[in-house]
Amino acid sequence: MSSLISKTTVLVVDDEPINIKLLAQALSPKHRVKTATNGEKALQIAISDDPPDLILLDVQMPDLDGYEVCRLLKQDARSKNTPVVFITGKNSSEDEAHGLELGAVDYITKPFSLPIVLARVKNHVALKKKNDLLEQLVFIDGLTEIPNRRRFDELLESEWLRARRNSTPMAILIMDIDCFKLFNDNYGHTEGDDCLRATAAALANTLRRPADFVARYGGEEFVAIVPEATEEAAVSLAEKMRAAVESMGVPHAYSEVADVVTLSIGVAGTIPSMERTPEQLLQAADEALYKAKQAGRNRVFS
Ligand code: GH3
Ligand code: MG
Ligand code: MG
Ligand code: MG
Repeated sequence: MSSLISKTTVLVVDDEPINIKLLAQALSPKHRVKTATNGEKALQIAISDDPPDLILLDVQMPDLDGYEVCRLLKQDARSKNTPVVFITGKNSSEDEAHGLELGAVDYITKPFSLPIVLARVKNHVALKKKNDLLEQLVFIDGLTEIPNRRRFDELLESEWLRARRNSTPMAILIMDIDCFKLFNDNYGHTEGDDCLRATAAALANTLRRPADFVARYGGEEFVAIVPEATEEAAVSLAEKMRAAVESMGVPHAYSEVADVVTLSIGVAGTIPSMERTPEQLLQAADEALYKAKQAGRNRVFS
């Protein structure tokens, strides 16, 4: 999402250095340019931590050709939203139709006109930025600025399928702030909102592995997905989260549990199979949360 504020990055993929040089020179005043002379390298850059905002992709290259690269890019969740513009000597209408069917946003034939390439890149990058922004608005919780329930639902489904395919364990956490109604009633809704923001930040800061994920589920409830973790490992992460919230030290003189804001956490883990559903895992975590509340709050149950 850094692309929303910084210079956009264009990845130029072509096996001929002269083409790369020409395009890179033309693009570089307005864009950061990355280059790759083969498909393998292009795929690596596309899913790296610093991915491009647009890919200019040659078709005829040794080993992986551009069509195959495009197909692989569109298959991978990490690169499927990156616009691909073919720039190629293959200029029959069948070729062009094939390229567009593979999911490319545009198809430019060689010899190309540099001003037209630049204008098309500009338009596609503008559209990509708009899409990124919309995605943010759809998947980020407005109050806490962490992912929202919609994003959680989507990720739970995909992590479930991935874990099932790989026969790896996964776990989820459901967290609920203790006595939060009393907090709101006594300190006011604005303070309540501040507390939710601080809690979200504390939870997000506790995550250590890139795949771990936390979202606001709604109200004063949060959820986390911990891929490739046993229930036992997830309980230990949950304990860190519980401790992180307690040690924020947000005063809550009206809590029945402590003199600061605390939360209770329910944990459930499984190795996903055809016989079970993500909803059942969610329900198991919810039942554990209920037990944590019953047992006195400010604790983790599984
Ligand atoms: P428990 O320990 O059993 O979880 O008790 P609780 O008071 O936390 O639970 P309850 O469900 O009774 O109250 C949740 C409260 O959370 C109700 C509402 O005032 C507050 N709340 C929910 N969403 C928001 C929000 O967006 N902002 C603020 N300030 N408060 C919220
Ligand atoms: Mg070529
Ligand atoms: Mg609640
Ligand atoms: Mg609560």
